[in-house]
Amino acid sequence: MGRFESGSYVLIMDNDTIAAISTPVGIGGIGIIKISGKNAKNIVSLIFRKSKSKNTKRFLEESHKVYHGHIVDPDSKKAIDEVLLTVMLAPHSYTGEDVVEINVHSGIFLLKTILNIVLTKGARIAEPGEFTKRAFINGRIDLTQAEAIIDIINAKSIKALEIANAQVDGELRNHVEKTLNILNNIFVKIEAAIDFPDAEECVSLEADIIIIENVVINKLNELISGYNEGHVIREGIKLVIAGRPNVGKSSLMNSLLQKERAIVTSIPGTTRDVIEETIIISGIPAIISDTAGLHDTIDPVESIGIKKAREQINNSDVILFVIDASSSFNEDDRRLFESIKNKLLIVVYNKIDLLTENHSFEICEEIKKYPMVKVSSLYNTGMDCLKENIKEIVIKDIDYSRLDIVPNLRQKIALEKCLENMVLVSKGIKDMLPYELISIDLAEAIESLNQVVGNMAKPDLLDQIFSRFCIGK
Ligand SMILES: Nc1nc2c(ncn2[C@@H]2O[C@H](COP(=O)(O)OP(=O)(O)OP(=O)(O)O)[C@@H](O)[C@H]2O)c(=O)[nH]1
Ligand SMILES: [Mg+2]
Repeated sequence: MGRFESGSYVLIMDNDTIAAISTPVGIGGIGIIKISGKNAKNIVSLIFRKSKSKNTKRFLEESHKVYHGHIVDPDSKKAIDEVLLTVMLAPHSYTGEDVVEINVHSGIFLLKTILNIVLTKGARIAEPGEFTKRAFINGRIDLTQAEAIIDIINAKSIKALEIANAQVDGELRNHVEKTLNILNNIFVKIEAAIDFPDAEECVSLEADIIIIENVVINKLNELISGYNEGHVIREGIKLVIAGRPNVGKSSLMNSLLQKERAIVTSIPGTTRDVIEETIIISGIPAIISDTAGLHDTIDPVESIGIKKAREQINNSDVILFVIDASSSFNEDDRRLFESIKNKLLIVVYNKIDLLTENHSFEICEEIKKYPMVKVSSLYNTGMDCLKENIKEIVIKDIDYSRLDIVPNLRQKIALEKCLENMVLVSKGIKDMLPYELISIDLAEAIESLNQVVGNMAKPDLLDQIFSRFCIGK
């Protein structure tokens, strides 16, 4: 273990050499075993037999080199697999430590055998995320970048991938650091006024209040609102298909997915459980849930399905409220509509293929205020129009140009905390509260912003105070 002291905080750094299989364990062309730490080079020197080549002198001493050879069993000295070894030396590696990657043929038994040999030679198995954690502790990346790496792995659409990549490049960090700079400068002034009351009259926060309100608070609001849009892109829009039994919800699900995913029958109450699938609409993932038909029932199984449907409705971004154009708008439709009318809603007028020319359909006036799409799930008509409507009400307001700075939930909560404190700071300055009180809120705001990027250490404020103020007189 090593200790890295930074301000009043101590980061505990583990000196073990760690190893893990970095690719999915299964049968495939290539599998990778990654080793990171001081002992990485030594471990591979014990188990790797390099193919003959003229240039053997600087083996394992040069960074960013690939070597061809075999992994050998340390006891029997027999070759286990033909491999490629990639060497990336500290500090120019993912973790900032010496990293060696062994590209082996991918088979579960083979990968595990080679990993075991690596472990017997002095590495320990890495914990989940430990390579990235080391990259953070070694200052290679900040927390926004570390979290973005997880987002890249989980990305479900090209847009989500773009956001995550921008975050890895440090876009959010840049914005947060600019704001931190401003807050630290104000903090320095206030601390100076507290510590050196004689100089208090030199401290004016008039200009700062304008910056706090027009720059800091605006930026924080912008970042926080960006979360909602980013959240939709990252995690997908949650679309729930709801309606009374037999109106064609499952048929609509199948038609949108273009596959027979949900069971369709003419018997009301066919769907009991929630069925979820993902489709991409305008580059954004949409998670669609087909649910049980909502109505009064004493059937215990159906009742459970209806309870689950209600839960889905509560957690939805948009509800596709399906009504059957070939039958009248009845009490079940009306009751369901009443319970969902405050949510984002698209009325899907299904089975239009059954309509005769002179058919008129009575629905309550209130429904006409909502977007309505006429479809036939049986004949797959109207689906493009429905997707356009979904796009219109959920996706159209997304400002793609802003998506380089989208925080995740943890970051959003920290930004909200910062905003809350900055509103108090601004009020405190206007109300001419004692500097000691303003300073408490400002310190909390700074701490929250530091949490966003993962800065544990507060800047050495005293140094800053002396360097910027002529206090020695
Ligand atoms: N003519 C016509 N029939 C349809 C259409 N959509 C669904 N149906 C029929 O309506 C019946 C019910 O369809 P489902 O998709 O199972 O209806 P549901 O709303 O999922 O029903 P529950 O799961 O029981 O609540 C089936 O016989 C379908 O073939 C349509 O657009 N036109
Ligand atoms: Mg169904």
